[in-house]
Amino acid sequence: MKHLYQQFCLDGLPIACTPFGGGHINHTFLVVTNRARLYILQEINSHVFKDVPGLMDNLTAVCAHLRRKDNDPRHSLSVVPTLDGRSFITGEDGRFWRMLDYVLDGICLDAPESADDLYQSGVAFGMFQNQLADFPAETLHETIPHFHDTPDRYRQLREAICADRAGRLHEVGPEIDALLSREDEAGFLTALCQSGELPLRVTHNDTKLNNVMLDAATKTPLCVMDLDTVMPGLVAHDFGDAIRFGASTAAEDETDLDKVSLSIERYQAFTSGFLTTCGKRLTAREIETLPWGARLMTLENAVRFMTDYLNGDMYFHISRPTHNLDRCRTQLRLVKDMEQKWDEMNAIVQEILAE
Ligand code: GN1
Ligand code: MG
Repeated sequence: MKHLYQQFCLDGLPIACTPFGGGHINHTFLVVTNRARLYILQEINSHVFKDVPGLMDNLTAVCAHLRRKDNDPRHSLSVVPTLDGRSFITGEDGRFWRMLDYVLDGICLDAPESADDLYQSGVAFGMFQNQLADFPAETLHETIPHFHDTPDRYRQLREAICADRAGRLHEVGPEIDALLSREDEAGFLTALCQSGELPLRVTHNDTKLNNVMLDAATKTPLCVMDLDTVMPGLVAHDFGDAIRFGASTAAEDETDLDKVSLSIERYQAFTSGFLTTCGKRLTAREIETLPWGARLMTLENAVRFMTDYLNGDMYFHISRPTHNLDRCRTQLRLVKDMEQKWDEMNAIVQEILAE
């Protein structure tokens, strides 16, 4: 990989490059130089992101905006330029690579260690929302069109069912029934957006707990990472994706479904951190519909994992043949638990508002 990192303006000569992190889309490596500088090298998945120059334009513009709001180098990401001043390189094989500064003494959690971790991630995504409130949204490229268009995700599921490309449809009857029986509610938020009842804002769109960098010593937020999907979107989706991932009592790919449920304590903690930080910016309708974001983002991911399973695992990285099916099942279990806890989820939002 030497020919790759030689093309970036690094401090020192690279002496090690090792796989890093567990994203489902890009490939990530940690690069160390002989001057003890650390960098993150990433191959951008161009199968998923069709417009890499557009994506990198978004990333550099958003990072510059965040840096203007807070110039502490640990509080936003920074793209390391290539020797000829570009933000990424195209390898001879047509693959795309970028380099980022490594954020020192930061940690990312794949699972929360306490409810406070959820509170802190709520603060991080609330701050992100605040800092980007005056970002010119119309200048952003739509890196993945219809990304959180849940009805469109259902359309893709139906296509996958018809095609049955991997010959797996016969195995997944109960899951397909559970997904299709919830299709009517899939358009709840997108319809409110189309009718103008919910505003489009600059949103992150992939608010998993492990996309928040915390200070290793204090466990308070440093910055938000994985900015590839920053686009105009709905706040409820950012709220909801964070709940789906961080407030679940089990990992996204847990195979023992009895371990999967919504932790009300973590839900409460994230909601509190998020609303305390950005609640004043949101409309009453946005706040009231936040729980729908949790329910629909979980359902949407169930649909996406099933679609990918039926298509033969073309999109998400997998490490076992049933990985996408296992992920779909946890999401379905979580949706069902949210349905059971629906009144409580709504009441918590109102209680936090009243505080
Ligand atoms: C992907 O890249 P990563 O692992 O943070 C996906 C998200 C899904 C998530 C499910 C660009 O996120 O939308 O919710 O996996 N990102 C993209 O874990 O599709
Ligand atoms: Mg990520």
